Amino acid sequence: ERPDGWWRSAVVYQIYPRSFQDSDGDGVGDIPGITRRLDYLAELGVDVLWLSPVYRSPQVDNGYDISDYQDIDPLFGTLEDLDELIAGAHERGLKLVMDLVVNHTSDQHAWFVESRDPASPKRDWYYWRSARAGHEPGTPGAEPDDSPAAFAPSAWTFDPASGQYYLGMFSPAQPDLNWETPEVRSSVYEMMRWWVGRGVDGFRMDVINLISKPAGLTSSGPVDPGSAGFMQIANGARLDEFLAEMNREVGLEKNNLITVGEMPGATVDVARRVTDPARHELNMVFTFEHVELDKQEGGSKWDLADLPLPRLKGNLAEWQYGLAEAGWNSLYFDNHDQPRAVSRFGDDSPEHRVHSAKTLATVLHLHKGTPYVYQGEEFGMTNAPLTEIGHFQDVESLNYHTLATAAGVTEVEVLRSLTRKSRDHARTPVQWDDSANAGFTDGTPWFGVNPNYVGINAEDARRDPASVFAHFQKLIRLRHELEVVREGRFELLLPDHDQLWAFTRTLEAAPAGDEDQPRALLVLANCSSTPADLPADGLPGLAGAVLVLGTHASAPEEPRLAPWESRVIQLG
Ligand code: TEU
Repeated sequence: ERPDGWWRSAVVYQIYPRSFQDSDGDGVGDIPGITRRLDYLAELGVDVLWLSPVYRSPQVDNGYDISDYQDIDPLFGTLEDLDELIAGAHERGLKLVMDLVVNHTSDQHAWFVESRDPASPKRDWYYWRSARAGHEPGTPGAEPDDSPAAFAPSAWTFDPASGQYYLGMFSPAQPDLNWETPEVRSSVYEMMRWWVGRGVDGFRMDVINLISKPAGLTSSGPVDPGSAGFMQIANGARLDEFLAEMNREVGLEKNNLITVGEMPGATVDVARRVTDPARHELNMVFTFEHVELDKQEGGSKWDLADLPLPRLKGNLAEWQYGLAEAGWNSLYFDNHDQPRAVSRFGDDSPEHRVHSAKTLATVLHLHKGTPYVYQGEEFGMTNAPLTEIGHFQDVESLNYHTLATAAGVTEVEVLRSLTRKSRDHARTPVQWDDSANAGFTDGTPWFGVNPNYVGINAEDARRDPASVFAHFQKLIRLRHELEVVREGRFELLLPDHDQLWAFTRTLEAAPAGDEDQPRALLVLANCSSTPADLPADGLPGLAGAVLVLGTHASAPEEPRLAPWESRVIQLG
């Protein structure tokens, strides 16, 4: 059952199936492996499981290139395996969300194969365009191409058979669907209804703000040069229309499904519009702004830059304020596309790893919105020792290495960027215990297990009351129990402090019928590896305040916070 607004008190756990748990010894995680771990997930206390794609796929982008939306890739199992997982999740009160990847299909999808024939009625299911003055459609006269794809030199691929190019914003293996074509939309909605019928509880929608593209891509004419760049092609004029239509046609709201739209390049304004309940589009969106701050202005993710704390906490606060009156935030530091949070935003040294993982989680989970836990984040998994190009497998990382070295960037510089930001860091197998391959597989793992699994694994964490796992359990419980965590108004304090992350959550009144619930919380976090002193002013009075959850045994008013110490304090 899914009561109205249930997702506002939910915590979502993201599973990247190929790296979660292998059950058949082929070295790749699979669906029966997930089913085996349901009790662990129920013990953690999360409410929803989001599966990264398990559909049939050539696996060019690890499943984000789908060749059959209504079948399971044999790598991961069968539809029956998935039915068992859904049933097993529901038995434990867990919900299951599928990853909806409908901005593009695989180039092996039957729709695209048919679309290659210019005479096919499916020709306009994709973006086919003729060359412009002998150049690719998006680049009038410019050479080389200035229409980069995310994982390939160009977003346009020439098809000799038909003499035209097709658009693939990510890679040639991922041709973009043309959502201007009504049959594309109705076919997607039919597929979504089929999944709702199989008992799924919602969808995470991959790059969903790309489905409506600027005008230059909807006419038969050439692409408008201004829209050639990767992210200028998002947030087109019909986005809201398509999302509202999807909501109606699939019954997203009618069935109280949870929906989260992944929206690279979306601003607070776009999010406020798309998540405004009055518009019946989506429940929430994933923003990319905070995970694109640690790069040089105007550069790519590979152009590294340090990230002063005021910029990070200021961005999350901007999204809190922007969606305070209408709409809803999602909260994440980690996912399958980002390096591990404790290595990126915390300090993964042996001395500080546990405290910084707990404190980052405390800060994130005490913001207003739905928190997302990425597999392994709940016990502080770190980046892996990926230091030479042979260590990397991700299409995005390998493409960057190829393009950057060809453009003259030194191997050392390219590897420094990859070592810091590659998506591969999030794809090392989950470290379950200290047995061979960390209990992930009894075969040869598709990707190397991080050697630090002996000391960092779920089994040890489950047994240790002082572990990161135990802290996540407490944070999740706070969200389930306290209205002020779910609905309290957010206010950032000490915005310019470069060590302390401090904010309050406040209810106008205690929740009806539960008067002894806290009405106001203060979160204090030292997000640095050196001690931090509370300023004399700028914080509410702490005398007599109660420590609700802390990483250390300090009293709320203790003026000094240890490195990576955080406190959740009840003010009233
Ligand atoms: O990611 C969208 C996206 O923009 C990311 O590719 C991001 O820009 C990049 O990974 C940052 O390093 C979604 C999926 O989450 C991702 O795994 C897919 O590769 C991509 O879409 C294409 O489906």
